[in-house]
Amino acid sequence: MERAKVIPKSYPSNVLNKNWNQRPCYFKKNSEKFLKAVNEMEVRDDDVWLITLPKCGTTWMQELVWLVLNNFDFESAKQEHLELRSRFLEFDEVLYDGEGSIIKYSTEMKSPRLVKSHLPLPLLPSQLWTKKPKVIYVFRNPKDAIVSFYYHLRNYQITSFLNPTDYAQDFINEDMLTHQHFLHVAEFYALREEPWIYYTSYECMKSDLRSVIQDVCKFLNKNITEAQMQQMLHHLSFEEMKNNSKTNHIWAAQQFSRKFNKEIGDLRFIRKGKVGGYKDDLTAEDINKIDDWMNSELKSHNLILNDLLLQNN
Ligand code: PPS
Repeated sequence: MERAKVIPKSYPSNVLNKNWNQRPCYFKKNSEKFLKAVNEMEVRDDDVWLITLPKCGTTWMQELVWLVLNNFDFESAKQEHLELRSRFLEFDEVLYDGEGSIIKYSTEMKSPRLVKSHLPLPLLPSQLWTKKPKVIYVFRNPKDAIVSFYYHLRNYQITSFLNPTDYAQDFINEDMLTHQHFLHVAEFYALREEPWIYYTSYECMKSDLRSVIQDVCKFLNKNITEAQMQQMLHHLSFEEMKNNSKTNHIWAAQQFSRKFNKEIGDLRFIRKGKVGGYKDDLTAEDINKIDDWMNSELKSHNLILNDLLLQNN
């Protein structure tokens, strides 16, 4: 996807004080109309916004939050694709160069809406910073996210890279040009104590899903019984979600297949689900290169990886 520099549009300068005009910001080329529509879209007080970098556990958290918001209605969840119950804001823009999802959100989606987006903070709707609906952010070790992204692109046949090594190098080069990854998380991490933000990590979900479910319930002011908790733990387990036809982005893959006239075969969106799984795919040399990039980025943002992963307690 060809990217272009864009001017940051809106930000919570009252709680995050920095020179926003100088904040490097990039998005898909020729997306001005879309970005304007996003910036101006109406945010509802009871919206929940799920913001992540790609491949960081979005789908897992999305299913979790949707169920909490919808009174643990597992039957309905099993009947409709997750991406139709909770829309991906950029989907139409990325796929069709259109504003479709925005229009759906602004007019058609019933409350409470659960909105998924990978947009960086300054490109999100300006009303987020005034209405302050609930915002959830999930981070993941970039090494696992990079490998996951490689397999995602292979699945959709939209990468020419034949192995994770080449893809990882390209990812780093691209990131150094467009400064996206750590800046994206740094801003939400800085906001994590705000009462309208819930910040967590894929690693936390893996190590203690029960606590994350409890946290989300508390954050959204919802009660959960022990029986519902047991159902949640079962429904959200890797094996269940891997075999659930409604959580594997099959609808999205069909749209993609139609648009590009490609057969996508047996799409396994939910793939491996491991912490540290990158070790099976990357060489020691790849890992060193990614570590160098990560260390330099972490240093420039004055961050520590384990803090971002909430793995220090
Ligand atoms: S996307 O395309 O950005 O929305 O992808 P995203 O959903 O953020 O990330 C996909 C990865 O999350 C894993 N996943 C899970 N892991 C453990 N348990 C459950 N239930 C679960 N659901 C999704 C999924 O397998 C992808 O990670 P990898 O490493 O590729 O397996």
